[in-house]
Amino acid sequence: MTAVLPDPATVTVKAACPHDCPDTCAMQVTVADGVATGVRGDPNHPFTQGGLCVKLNNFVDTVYSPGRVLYPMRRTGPKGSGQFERITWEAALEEIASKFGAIAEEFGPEAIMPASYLGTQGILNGLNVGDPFFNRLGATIAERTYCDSGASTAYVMTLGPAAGVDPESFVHSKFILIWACNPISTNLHLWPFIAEAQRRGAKIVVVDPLRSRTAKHADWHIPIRPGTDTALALAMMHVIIGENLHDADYVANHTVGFDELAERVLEYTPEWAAEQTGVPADDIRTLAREYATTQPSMIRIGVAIERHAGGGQTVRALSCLPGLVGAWKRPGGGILALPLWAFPVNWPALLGADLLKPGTRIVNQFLLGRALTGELELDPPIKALMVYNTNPLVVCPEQDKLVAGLEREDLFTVVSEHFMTDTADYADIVLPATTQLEQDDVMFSWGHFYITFNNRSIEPLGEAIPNTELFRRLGQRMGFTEPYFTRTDSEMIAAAFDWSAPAMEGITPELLRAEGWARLRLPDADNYAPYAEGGFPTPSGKVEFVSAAAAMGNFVLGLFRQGSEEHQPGQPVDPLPHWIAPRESAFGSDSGRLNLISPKSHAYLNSSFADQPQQRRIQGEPALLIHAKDAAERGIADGAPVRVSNERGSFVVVAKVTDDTAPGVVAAYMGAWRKHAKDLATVSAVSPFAFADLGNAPTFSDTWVEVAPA
Ligand SMILES: Nc1nc2c(c(=O)[nH]1)N[C@H]1C(S)=C(S)[C@@H](COP(=O)(O)OP(=O)(O)OC[C@H]3O[C@@H](n4cnc5c(=O)[nH]c(N)nc54)[C@H](O)[C@@H]3O)O[C@H]1N2
Ligand SMILES: Nc1nc2c(c(=O)[nH]1)N[C@H]1C(S)=C(S)[C@@H](COP(=O)(O)OP(=O)(O)OC[C@H]3O[C@@H](n4cnc5c(=O)[nH]c(N)nc54)[C@H](O)[C@@H]3O)O[C@H]1N2
Ligand SMILES: [Mo]
Repeated sequence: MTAVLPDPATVTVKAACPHDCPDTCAMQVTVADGVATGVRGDPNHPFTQGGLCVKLNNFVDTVYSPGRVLYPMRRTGPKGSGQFERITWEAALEEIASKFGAIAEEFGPEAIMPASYLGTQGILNGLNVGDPFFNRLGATIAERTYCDSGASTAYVMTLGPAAGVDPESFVHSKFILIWACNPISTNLHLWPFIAEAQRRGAKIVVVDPLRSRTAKHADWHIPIRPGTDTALALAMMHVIIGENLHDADYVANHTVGFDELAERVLEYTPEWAAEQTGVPADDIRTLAREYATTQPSMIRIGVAIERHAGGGQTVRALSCLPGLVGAWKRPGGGILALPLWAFPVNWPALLGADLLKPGTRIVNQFLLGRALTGELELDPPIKALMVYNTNPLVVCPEQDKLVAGLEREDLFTVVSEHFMTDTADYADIVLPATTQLEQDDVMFSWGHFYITFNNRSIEPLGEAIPNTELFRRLGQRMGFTEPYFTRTDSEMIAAAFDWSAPAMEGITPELLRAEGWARLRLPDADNYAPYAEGGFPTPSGKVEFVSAAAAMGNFVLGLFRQGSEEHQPGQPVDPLPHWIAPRESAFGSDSGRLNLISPKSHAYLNSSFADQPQQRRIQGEPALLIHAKDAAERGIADGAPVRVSNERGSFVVVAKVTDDTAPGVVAAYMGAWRKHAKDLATVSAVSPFAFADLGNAPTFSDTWVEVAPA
C-alpha cells in the first residue's frame, strides 16, 4: 500500500460566506488543481468557530451545480418559458446599451429601473454595486426596504446609529429575551453564546407566534398573536414603571422623557395587552418583573419584528426597555439589532453619491408588481428593468401582479444571476454572475464585530463575471467616463472603509487578505458595555424615550434608499412609543380567516439554495403549519393539499397539522420557488404590499388568509 500524501497542489484559501445573514462566516476553501473541493468554517474565528451551516456545508456543489448560468443568453420563447439561446458578451452588452439608450432617449432615463438587494453581501459586489451606473444614467431610484428598514428607523429614533452590544457578550447575560427571531435557523453562530449563558444559569425567553426551533430550546416560550408585540412591550413598561422596577439612576442620567413615558404607558395595562396579544396578564407581569430585575438582561430582536402595521413602534418600545432597566450598564445587557453601525464603511464612495441627480424618482421594490403593471401610475412608465442580487418574483409581495408586469412584451428585462430563478425565466437577457469562490470581496457584518475578507479561490466558471465587472462593462459601453467605471476591485477595496477610523487601527487590506478576518478595534466582549455611562449617538446623547428624530417624520435611512436626505417626508411621528393595531387581524373577527406568517426556511437563504437538491431534501415539501383545531374545523387532514388565499392571490401547499402554532395562526416558510410549486404560486402571492408605520418596512406578518382543502 502506498501512503496517502497531502496533494502538493492542494491549497487552503481564506474566504467569506457571501450571504445575507448576520453570521458572515469566515470560510476556508480547499482547492486542488484549480478545483474547489470543500469548504469549512475557520476554526480560529471566534464567531464562526469552525462550523458553517446546512446551506453552506456543500457550497462547492452549489458552485459547480449543473444549473449554473455560465454564458449570456437571449430569450427565444415566450416570457416566463425559460427558453434561451447562448449569445456572446459582446452581443449582450450591445443589446442592453442600445435598449437602455433608446428608452432613455424616448421616455427619459427614469423609465429604467434597477432591482437589487443582498444576493451577495460583499461590499464590492453587494448592495451598492450597480448604484454608480444607475445614478449616472439617471434611472429611477429603487428603494430597497426589504429588510430591517423600519426597525432601523425606530432604533435610530431611540438610540441613534449605535453599534449596540457585542453578540459575544451574550455569555454574560442573565436573562435573554429573543423576540421575533429564530437564531437556530437564521443566526446559528449566535446560538452557542446563548446556550453558554443558559448553562451559566440565564433564563432564555422566546416571544414568537410559532414554537420555532429556537423556542423549543427556550426556558419559556410566549406564543403571541402576530403583529401585536408593541402591546406586550408597552405593558411591560407599564408594570416596570408602576412597580418601581426601573433603574432610577440610569434613567435620570442617561435617558430623556421618562415622565412622559410613564404617563403614556399608564393606559397600557397588562389586562389590555392580554386582549391584544393573547398572552395572559399574569404572564406579562412575570415577564416584566423578571426582565427588569434579572440583570444584565438582553433583548435579541429579529428582522421579523417589523413586519406589521405598527412594526416601527414595536421596535421603538423595545429599544426603550434596556435604558429603562439600566441593562446597558454591564456587558451582556442591552438590545442587539444590527451591529453594522460599528463598521466605518465608506458608503458614499461605493454608491457614487455624487452622480445622483437630486429629485430623481423613487420606487419601492415591494411595489414592483404595481409599478410594472401600471397600477402604480408612473410618468414615465417603467420600460426597462435590470435585476441583480435579488429574486423579486419569490421575495416580493403581490406575486400575481409581478408576473403580469414581467409578462409585458414592451418591458425589456435584464437579469444577472447564478441560476435560472423564477425571475430569470422572465428576462430578455440573462447574464452569468460569478459566485463568491470566483471573486474577491470584503464583508461587513450585521451580526458581529469582524471584517471578513474573501480571497478568490477558483477561476470564474464559463463566462461568468463579478457584478463589479458587469457594471464596469456596462458603464464603459454606455460611454460613461467617470472613475467609477474603470476602478478595479483592488481600488474598490481601498475605498471600502475609512481605514483611518479608530475602529480600523492597524487593519489594512493586506492584513485582511492574509489573515482572512479582523476584529474591529473595540474592547473585547467581556469588557464591552459602551453605554454604561450613556453616550448614545442621539441628539441628546441619551436614550430618547421622547424621540427628537420623530419630528423629522417617517424617514428611510440611506442604507435602504440612496439620497435619503433629499427625500424625507414631513409629517412628524408621535415622539413616544404607542400602540398601532395590526391591519389584518382575524382574532376577534368573524371572518373565518387565520393569521399567516412567512418566516425564513431553515435550509434556504431567502430564495437562494431552494433549487439545490440537498437543501430541498432537508427543507421538505412546502407546507402550511396549522393547528389541529383550525384544521379540523376546515376538514383538513395532515399531509393533504390546502389552498391558502385572500384578495391578493392564493397558493397551494400541503397541510402540516401541528401544535407548534397556536389556533388562529398559520405559517408558511418563505423561499421556495414558484416553478416548483403545486399551483405556480408561493406565499408571496398573498403577502400585502402595504408598509409598516416606519421605514417603509413590509407587513408580511400582518396578513390574513382563508385556508381550505385544495
Ligand atoms: N436559514 C436561514 N437563515 C437566514 C435567512 C434565511 O432565509 N434562512 N435569511 C436571513 C435574513 S435576510 C434575515 S432578515 C434574517 C431573519 O431572521 P429572523 O428575524 O430570525 O427571521 P424570521 O425567520 O423571518 O422570523 C423569526 C421568527 O419571528 C417569528 N415572527 C413572525 N412574525 C412575528 C410577529 O409578528 N411577532 C413575533 N413576536 N414573532 C414573529 C417567526 O415565527 C419566526 O420564528 O435571517 C437571515 N438568516
Ligand atoms: N413573505 C416574505 N417575504 C420576504 C421575507 C419574509 O420573511 N417573508 N423576507 C424579506 C427579507 S428580510 C429579505 S432580506 C428579502 C430577500 O430577498 P432577496 O435579496 O431577493 O434574496 P434571495 O431570494 O436570496 O435572492 C438573491 C438572488 O441573488 C442571486 N445572487 C447571489 N449572488 C449574486 C451575485 O454575486 N451576482 C448576481 N448578479 N446575483 C447574485 C442569487 O442567486 C439569488 O437568486 O426577502 C424579503 N421577502
Ligand atoms: Mo433579510
